[in-house]
Amino acid sequence: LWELMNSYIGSDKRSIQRSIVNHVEYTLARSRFSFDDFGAYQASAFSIRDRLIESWNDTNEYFTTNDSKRVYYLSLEFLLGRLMQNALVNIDVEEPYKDALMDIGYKLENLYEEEVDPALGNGGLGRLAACFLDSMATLEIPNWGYGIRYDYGIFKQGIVDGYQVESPDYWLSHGNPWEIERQDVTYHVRFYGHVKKYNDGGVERGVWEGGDVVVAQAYDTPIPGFNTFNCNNLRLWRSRPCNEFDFKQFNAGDYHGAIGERQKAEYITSVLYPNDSSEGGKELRLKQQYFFCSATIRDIIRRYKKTHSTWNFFHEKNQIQLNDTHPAIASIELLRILIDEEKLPWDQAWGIMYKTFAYTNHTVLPEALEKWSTKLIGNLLPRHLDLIYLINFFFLEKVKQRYPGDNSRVSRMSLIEEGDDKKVRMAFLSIVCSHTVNGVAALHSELLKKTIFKDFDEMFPGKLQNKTNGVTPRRWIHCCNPGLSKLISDTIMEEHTTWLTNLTSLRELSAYSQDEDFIKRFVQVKSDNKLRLQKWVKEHTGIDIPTNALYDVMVKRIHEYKRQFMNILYVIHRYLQIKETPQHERASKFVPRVVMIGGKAAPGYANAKAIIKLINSVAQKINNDRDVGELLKVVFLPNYCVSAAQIIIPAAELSQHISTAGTEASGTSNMKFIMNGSIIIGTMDGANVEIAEEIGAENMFIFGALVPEVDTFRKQLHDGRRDYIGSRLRKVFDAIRSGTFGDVSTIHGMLYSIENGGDYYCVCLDYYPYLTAQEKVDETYRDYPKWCKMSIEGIAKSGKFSSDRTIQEYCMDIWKVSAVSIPKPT
Ligand code: 26Y
Repeated sequence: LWELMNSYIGSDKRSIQRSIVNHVEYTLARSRFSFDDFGAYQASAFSIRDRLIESWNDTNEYFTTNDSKRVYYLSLEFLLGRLMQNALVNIDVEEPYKDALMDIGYKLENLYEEEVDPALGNGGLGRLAACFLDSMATLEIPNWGYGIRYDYGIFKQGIVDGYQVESPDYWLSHGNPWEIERQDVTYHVRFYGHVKKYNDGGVERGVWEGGDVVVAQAYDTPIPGFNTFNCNNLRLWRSRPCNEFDFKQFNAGDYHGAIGERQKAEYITSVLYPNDSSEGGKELRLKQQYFFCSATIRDIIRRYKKTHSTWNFFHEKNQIQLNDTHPAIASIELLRILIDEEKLPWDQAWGIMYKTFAYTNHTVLPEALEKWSTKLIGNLLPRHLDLIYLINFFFLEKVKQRYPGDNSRVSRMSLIEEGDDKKVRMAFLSIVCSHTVNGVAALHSELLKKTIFKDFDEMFPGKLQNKTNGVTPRRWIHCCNPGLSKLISDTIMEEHTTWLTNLTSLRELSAYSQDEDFIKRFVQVKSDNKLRLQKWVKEHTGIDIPTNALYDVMVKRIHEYKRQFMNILYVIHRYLQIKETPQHERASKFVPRVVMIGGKAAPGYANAKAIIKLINSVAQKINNDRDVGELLKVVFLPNYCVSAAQIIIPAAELSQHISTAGTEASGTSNMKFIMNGSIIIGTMDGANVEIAEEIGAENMFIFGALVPEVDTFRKQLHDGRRDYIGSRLRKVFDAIRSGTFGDVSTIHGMLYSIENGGDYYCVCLDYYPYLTAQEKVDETYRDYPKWCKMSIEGIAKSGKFSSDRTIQEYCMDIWKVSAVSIPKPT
């Protein structure tokens, strides 16, 4: 690899330095004799990008000449995280860059910190898309990601007086050295207007005219694979005003009005919606969805047409994966183009669309399923609404044929939810328009079949599949935990280049889970990481935390179903218990703990924000109680994001994944924590179930109601059961209410509701089993060799959760696509 890179741009020290200094002088126009860390970062980034572009061009050219089958991953979110280290590691030049920079007075690790963290996603779904891109490039799958180039990523979270405050993340203010602006790749996208229909020999076609037209402009980010020359692409669209359509206003003499109109166009891709569960029918959000889907479909068609003159092979050459229903309108857009513009017969157009699309569902929570009012769609995308009605008509005919007389089934399955404000059920639409549908963990996929998609599973057996999520071990072991990566390589005597692409070989570590030397090194790695986190916490919160305490971490979006609330209730309980225990008995009864909780609340989600406030207030009280000292510390980790995760996860010893059974589709941080030797305390939900299967339940702290028990409890609540709060939990509630933690009145509503039959997420049901599991945690931590054995077993058996495995399954079972390895450059 090394030598071959030389045939591109040289990887010797001088070549690297020359390339960096050139960029300082000619790209940044700064003095080559003095530049700061940020300048060095920028110049290095440009110099790395040069390398990426070489293989990126070769890769795309090769795919085109070979007419390779391609996979397109459509997502409204790509939570990439910082790119520099990932790029250096993947193209295997991290060491040479480190040396080259050191030589001219710069520390590569410091330059990493200069990069903004591109945060064009909310959480799990967006980060999954990023892991998938890395795996597809690594597995040499011809793939492009498509999405939106938002000017503002997910908001930055600050904490003021314990409350979350949001501030805009204008991540582009210092430019973005990783992207390539494509002035030559643009498409027109239409909104509003009207449709003229005509009969074309029995086929009804439409002509969509009028309305507004905006331009979609492409920005490309190279996605290098690990240990391969292949380099894929992430194409993000930005909205721009369209010149040709200004004349009306221009002629009307309204110059300022015309400029105002133009600025509206740019607004479409301005900001990422910060909700990760429900978005109440905002027109701008639908505009975003259609805008990027339309440009994407046109781009895919244009590429196909370069090498094909008939439509016969479209689905054999192109597979389009929908990351949830957010890009669902893409299938209707393809259908519309095929019928109205390409003048295909309905059946042929339908067949092409159907065989091209597949859809991934990420939730069973009803409030997170997208529904768009027909009024809104009809106004913004009139022709698409026509087509949706037509699809629904044909579909319901089939349902009636198959289940004669079963009217309730017909209305249950209709793509349109009836009512005063009729709505399109986007999940149902996506099922009907796709050849395959998948859930993201075994339990989740089974629940889909039993609950929200039951009728569809009955009518289309086998269409619903499972593809258990995974994460890329390049970022989530090697980059974020170099100490562990080295320990693994040393121990199993493999280069990291081998096991990082074959993660099941970590199983060999099992043999060392009780090996003294290995454990010693493992403990050293963990304590180095804890020290790194301790510094981070001090810097970002001002709080001093000890390192000789159990690091207990829960980081994820704040949600009632994820139950950060239950976590903090337990912390309060623990605090009260410590206070009740005489000083001299405390050391023997309690293991010192640092409880860390982090995550963003959607700006409009009052209960989630109240939970954040409660955590901060509890932290404030406990951390300042000198009587408790270092026995218990509580930290709210502010502004949780990918780059923070890379510091936090490797330092965790215990991590919490405690959602109500049946609510978390998969979870992916659970996988990252396991790979980094943190033990999970968790419920039998999402991918936790499969993690337990792989690593053994004895290596986790599992507790809590299973899905059927949750169902029963909810029924009981519904029937009036109110006896579910025991005395110990009551005490905790009382402490909150009595003002022990200051004014936390924002949480009172939730408390009241939970006490009065509104405990939908079963906090009270699972509370006592949770206490018992927590006691087990302390007991185990006291037996430190046993604790280490459990952590190491976890790492050793985490191989299944590499996103490489996930992507291989998508390739075989859904896309039917195989690797295309670009030839070695000459
Ligand atoms: C409709 C819009 C408001 C919306 C935007 C983002 C709805 C949902 C989302 C994001 C959902 C999400 O992140 N889901 C998570 O996907 C992960 C990857 O599959 C799962 O591991 C995780 O359980 C699930 O909550």
